[in-house]
Amino acid sequence: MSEGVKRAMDSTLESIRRKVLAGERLSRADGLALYQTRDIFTLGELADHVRRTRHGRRVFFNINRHINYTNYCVLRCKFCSFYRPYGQPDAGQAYELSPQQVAELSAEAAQRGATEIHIVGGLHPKLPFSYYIDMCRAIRQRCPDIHIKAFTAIEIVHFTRIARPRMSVAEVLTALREAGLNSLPGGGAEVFDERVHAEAFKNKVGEKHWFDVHRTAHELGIPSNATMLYGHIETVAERIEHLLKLREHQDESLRLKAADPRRAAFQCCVPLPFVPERSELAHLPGPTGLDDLKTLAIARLMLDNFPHIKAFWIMHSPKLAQVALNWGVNDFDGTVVWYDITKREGRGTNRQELTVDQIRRLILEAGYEPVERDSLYRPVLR
Ligand code: V47
Repeated sequence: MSEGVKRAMDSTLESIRRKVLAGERLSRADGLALYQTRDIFTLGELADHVRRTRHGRRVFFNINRHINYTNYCVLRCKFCSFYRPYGQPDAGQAYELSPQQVAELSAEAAQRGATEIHIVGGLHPKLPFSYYIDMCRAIRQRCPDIHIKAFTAIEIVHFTRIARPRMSVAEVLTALREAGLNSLPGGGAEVFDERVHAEAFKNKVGEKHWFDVHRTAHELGIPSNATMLYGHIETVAERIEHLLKLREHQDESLRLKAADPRRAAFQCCVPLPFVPERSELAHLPGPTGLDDLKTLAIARLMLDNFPHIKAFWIMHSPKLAQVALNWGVNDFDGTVVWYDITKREGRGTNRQELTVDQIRRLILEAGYEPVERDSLYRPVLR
C-alpha cells in the first residue's frame, strides 16, 4: 500500500487492540469507545481477529424454514409491524395456522433439505397451551429428524399463564421438549433497559422474565440464542449494557455447564437492526449500514463468551450481511424461505428466500469458506 493511502489508526483504540490481541475481556468503557470511533477498519480487523481465532475462515449457514404461526398478538409493541389485534374489524390481514398446517409446511421444508424450522408467533389471546403441544407433536410425527427451534421467551411466559392449571417455566419447557422442541430462538430480548421498555414495548414481560426462561432452558439442557433489537429509541450506552447483561448470564451458564455437561448455554447472539416500515415508530430512520457493521463487530468483541455472532440477512439485507462477514460475523442464518415479521422492501408476498447457491456465493466472494451447519453448529455432510 502506498504511503499516500496509508490509514491512521484511531489511537484511542490502541489499548483495546492490546486487550483483544491478549484475549483480555473488554470493559463497558471499551464498548463505548468502540461505538465512538470512526475507525471502522480497525474495529473490523479486531472483530475479524476474534472470529478467525474461533472459527478460522468458516462461515456457517443452514437450510431452514421460518414459520410464523399467527400474527394475532395481545401486545402492541411500537416497533412491531407484524401484530394484529384480535377481534377488531381492521384485522384484515390477521391469520392463524393450525398445528397440521405448521406440520405440513415443516414437511415441505424437510423435503427440500431443511434441517431446522424456526417457529415464532404473536401472543394469541385464545389458543390454549395444548395448541402448541399439538404443533410440536404434529411436526415431530411428520418430520422425525428436523430440529424444532421454537418460541421466544415471551411466548414461553405466555404459555405459563394460559396453561390450565398454570405451569412453571420449567414445566412448560419440559412439556414442549417431550412434544419435540429442541431449542429456543433469541427473540423478544429487545433492549434490557427500563426506559426503553416503558417507551417501546411496555406490555411485554421484561428482562427478568426473559433471563428466567433462558436460565431454565439452560438448566434443562435446552440451548438457546440471544438477540438485541437496536436502532430505534435506545442509546449506544444502553446497547452496551444489554450486551454486558448477556455476557454475565452466559458466564454463569457456561460455569454451570462446565460442572454438568448436560446443561446448555447460549449458542449465538443475533443483533437485529430495527426495520421501521409500517411500525408505530416508522418516523424513525432505523440504523445505517455503518451502525450495523459497528454493532455486529462490537457484539463480537464484547461477547467474548458467545461462540457465534449471526447477521440475519432478512433484516440487514443480504448485501450488508455479506460485508459484515469481515466485521466479526460467522453465521448467516439460512435459506428462511418465508418471513412475516419484517420485510425490508416492497409489499406483496412475504416469500423471502436465499438459495444455498446464493448464500455460498456471498460467503465465498467475501473470502470465507461456507459451511452448512445443523442447529448445534455441526457441519452437515450431504
Ligand atoms: O422478537 C420485531 C424483532 C424478533 C421488528 O434466534 C423486529 O437464531 C426489527 O428473534 N425490526 C424475531 N426487528 C426475530 C428473531 C430471530 C431472527 C433470526 C434468528 C434468530 C435466532 C432470532 O424480531 C422479535 C423482535 O425482537 N422484531 N419487529 C422490526 N420492526
